Amino acid sequence: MSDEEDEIVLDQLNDEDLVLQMHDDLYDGLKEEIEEGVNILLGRKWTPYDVLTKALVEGMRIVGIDFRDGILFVPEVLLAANAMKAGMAILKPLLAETGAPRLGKMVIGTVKGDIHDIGKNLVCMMMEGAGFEVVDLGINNPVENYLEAIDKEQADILGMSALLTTTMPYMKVVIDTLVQQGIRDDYVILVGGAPLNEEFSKSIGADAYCRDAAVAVETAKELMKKKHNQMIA
Ligand code: B1M
Repeated sequence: MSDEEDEIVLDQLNDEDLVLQMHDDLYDGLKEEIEEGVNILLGRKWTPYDVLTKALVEGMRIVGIDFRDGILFVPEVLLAANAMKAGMAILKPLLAETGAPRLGKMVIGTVKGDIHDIGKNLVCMMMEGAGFEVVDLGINNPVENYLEAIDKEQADILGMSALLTTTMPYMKVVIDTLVQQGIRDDYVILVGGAPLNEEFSKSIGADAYCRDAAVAVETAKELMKKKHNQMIA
């Protein structure tokens, strides 16, 4: 068979095969194919949220397994991350397009020593989509960045992300600093990232651990409602 005959035409695949192909393309770091796949699914009336979770996040989960098992290495994972970000860039305005009333303001960043930002970016997108104002501090944030931003932005919520077991303890450094300065209770503090769990979140004094971006939105809504009720009580 010639190469031409071998070539896969994404648009000709049914939804299920297209999603599987997108997992492969993400694995191979094929940015343009991911962009094309995202646009095809949207054209087939998939919701942006389904495209995000079923095609992109699931694809990255598979990448994560082979990274852990030493089958993929940093350069390949970086390519996959770039492809994922390209897909997310198409979805971002669609997820933010709800016209919901502003529910509160969140400052969020990945902690010092950690450069993982895909999950955090996803949380930003979903929070914006749900009606929160989001100030994204990016990656590798020392405590000073958080302190400056929550004050300057008059934030309601402080969000922190960490993907490494070596960087997650830094969240406690940030919370302890807020406690020392007597401002801890002025903010709802949400934490997330693959190595965290509920117990860790409690042990460092955060208000809640968010397993994923959807949980972050629900938790933020719930805790903002509580905060509001306390203020008017
Ligand atoms: Co990294 N890496 N990485 N990596 N990387 C992990 C985290 C790892 C688990 C891989 C593995 O071994 N299986 C492992 C950590 C092991 C550990 O600590 N126990 C690891 C390692 C070891 C490393 C390096 C040390 C590798 C090296 O250099 N030898 C290095 C560290 C660099 C550093 O930060 N200093 C490194 C580098 C990289 C890349 C640069 C190549 C790339 C990052 C690119 C980028 O982010 N721009 C990368 C990637 C992509 C990963 C994996 C494969 C995927 C992470 C991801 O994007 N997941 C990851 C494997 C894994 O997690 N299984 C891995 C998809 C994303 C949607 O999920 O980030 O979990 P996640 O976010 C979710 C939730 O956790 C939650 O909501 C998100 C959306 O649903 N959430 C929040 C996250 N943050 C939140 C904040 C909130 C709320 C919810 O606040 C309110």
